[in-house]
Amino acid sequence: MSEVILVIGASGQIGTELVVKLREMYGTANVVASDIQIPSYDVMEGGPFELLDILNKRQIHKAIEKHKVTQIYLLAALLSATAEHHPKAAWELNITGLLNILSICTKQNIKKLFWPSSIAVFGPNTPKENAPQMTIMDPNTVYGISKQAGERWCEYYHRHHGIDCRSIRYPGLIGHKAHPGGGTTDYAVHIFIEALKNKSYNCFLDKDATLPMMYMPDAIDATIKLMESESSKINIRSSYNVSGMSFSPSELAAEIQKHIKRFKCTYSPDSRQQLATSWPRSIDDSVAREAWGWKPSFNLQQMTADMLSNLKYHL
Ligand code: NAD
Ligand code: AKB
Repeated sequence: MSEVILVIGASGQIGTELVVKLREMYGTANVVASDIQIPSYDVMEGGPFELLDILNKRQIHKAIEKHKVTQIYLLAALLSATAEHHPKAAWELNITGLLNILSICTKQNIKKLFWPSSIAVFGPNTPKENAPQMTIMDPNTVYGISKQAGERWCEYYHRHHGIDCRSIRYPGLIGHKAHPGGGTTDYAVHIFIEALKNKSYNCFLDKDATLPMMYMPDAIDATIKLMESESSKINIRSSYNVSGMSFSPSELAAEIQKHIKRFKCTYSPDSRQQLATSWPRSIDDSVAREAWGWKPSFNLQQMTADMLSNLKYHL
């Protein structure tokens, strides 16, 4: 039987790129994109799309029956900065949304689910350098608390209901195809756009706020690799640490200046700096590397050169 994949939250930063990749792999008709917002042209025109609210279980049941869905990628969430401003809405979307899908998986016999966690599951008492797979986790953001609870629910549904839940703790993601959706690491996309348009950028994080980051092609690659791995290799059912690179805003600005000499970056840290301070600076992803062969391809220099050449073309 061929797989039919439903991607929920397909109009966002990750969905915009992931849906295109999944359609290349599984065939356009077999990847149903869905969101409460109209997606990019490529996603909308490239295959089936459903306007669907994850908080409306009836809508989801109907879409699953209509398309005979066998796997779900659940990307809908409120990200860290937005979640701090709307804590109840964030909990509702991030946790009730996940629980809706987990219970639908058991009822409609959907065996495989991808649900992303985040480096935001870590907190102020997590080791700042090379945060291990298993360590102290005391998230103090609404978003981080929801991601930690989500990890526990995924593991629970795997153990008690046999759902093949797979997950990655994505670092901050940088891509040129879609705008980021309200996170603390969004600066690392905005800075490229402003550098090309205005040769200046005022960063909302401190110049030394080093965070784990990843280029979108690596994030898509990690997702596909994890989902394609044999079940016997998946030894973590909460979520895997994966690492790409770590840099601070001033290190990224210096790298951009190598390409755009006149570029100037200034710093006016706002409330998002507090969120960044609570997260680790780097991640130990040795468990994912060993279990299912994860390895990133892009470092800071390669990512910066690729972002600038692609964005120049788009802008
Ligand atoms: P995004 O904000 O860009 O996209 C989320 C999408 O969900 C949006 O298109 C939005 O319209 C949709 N959505 C919102 N409410 C919905 C609802 N009720 N029903 C259906 N769809 C709804 O987010 P993203 O950056 O693409 O992130 C996707 C997932 O990856 C999230 O779980 C996020 O926490 C996680 N993640 C992202 C990053 C990152 O840097 N982008 C890092 C770590 C984890
Ligand atoms: C955010 O900043 O909220 C996201 C994330 C790291 O989860 N990019």
